[in-house]
Amino acid sequence: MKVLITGITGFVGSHLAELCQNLGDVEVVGTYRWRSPRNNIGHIKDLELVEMDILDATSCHRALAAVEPDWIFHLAAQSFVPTSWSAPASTITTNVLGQLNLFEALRSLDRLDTRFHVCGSSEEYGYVAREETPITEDNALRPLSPYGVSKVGQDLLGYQYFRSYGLHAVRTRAFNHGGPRRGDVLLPSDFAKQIAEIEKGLREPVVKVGNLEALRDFTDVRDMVRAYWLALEKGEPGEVYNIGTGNAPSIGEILDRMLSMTEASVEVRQVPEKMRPSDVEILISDSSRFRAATGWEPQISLDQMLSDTLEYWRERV
Ligand code: A2R
Repeated sequence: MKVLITGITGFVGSHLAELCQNLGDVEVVGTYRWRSPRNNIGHIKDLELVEMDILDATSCHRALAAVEPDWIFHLAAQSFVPTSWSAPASTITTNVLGQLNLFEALRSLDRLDTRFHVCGSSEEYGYVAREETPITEDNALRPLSPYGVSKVGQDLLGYQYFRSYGLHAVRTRAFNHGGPRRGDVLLPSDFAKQIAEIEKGLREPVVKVGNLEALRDFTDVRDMVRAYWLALEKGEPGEVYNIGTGNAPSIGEILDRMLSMTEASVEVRQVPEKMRPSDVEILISDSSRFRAATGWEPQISLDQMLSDTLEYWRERV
């Protein structure tokens, strides 16, 4: 079986590529752009790559015609919420139009039976009152960032192409996920890198933080990519699934757990540059629909994810 992973050079794509290869009997092809950094995938052997820019319809058509994948995990995106405020148009264009280009390429190639993973996000829910948690797939979508809006667009395009053309699209809404290779601008990597730098004497012993009150449902990326695989293997076409642990510690608790993993004594300082214009207060998943459909359960604990992330940054700073 042949699997195409768009955005394979990113954080999630590299973990998904490893999972696919470990399953055996799966030929993995990944997409890249000429400037894409290869450091996340450099260690993965026998990886076939195809150049593709999702903003270019010709490029999408050409790549899909050449690869002829059975399954597509569409991970390529402008994935960073804060950048969606400073570059809203390119976020919407990359995420929504990019996926549309892939859908249209599949249509014109008459390959609508290709299994297509639409990679949504809990950011689609945005504003959620406490009494509306845990969040099920039936919660209202009230995104609070252009990124959240772009993911609603991808999600609903997946639904529409399933209804209108019978595309085998399976939609997921992943709650927060972290682990090794997550960029340092995102939690918990941001904390991990700062702690690792403090341990090496590379910065003053101050961890700079934003909103510590927000409650977040963190899954290890290795559990998340297993979920994505199961979504295409066992999920219903057209259906949408939340993926998360169902636990939501505060960001402050996550920081405390990480600080308990270091000998360094540090001051925690809240700084305005790490606050967001509008932050989602609570994201906690009800992923029972997904668990019932696929049998998925997270296997890696929060502490394991945090300590692996810290180790990753200790090796790199
Ligand atoms: O920017 P690059 O060349 O390093 O490639 C990134 C790719 N990408 C694109 N690929 C083709 N055409 C584009 N116009 C384009 N724009 C971005 O998407 C990179 O390989 C990938 C994004 O990787 P990360 O930023 O590390 O995202 P992550 O955390 O792996 O997220 C995967 C999915 C996304 O749909 C997120 O929105 C969702 O999970 O949370």
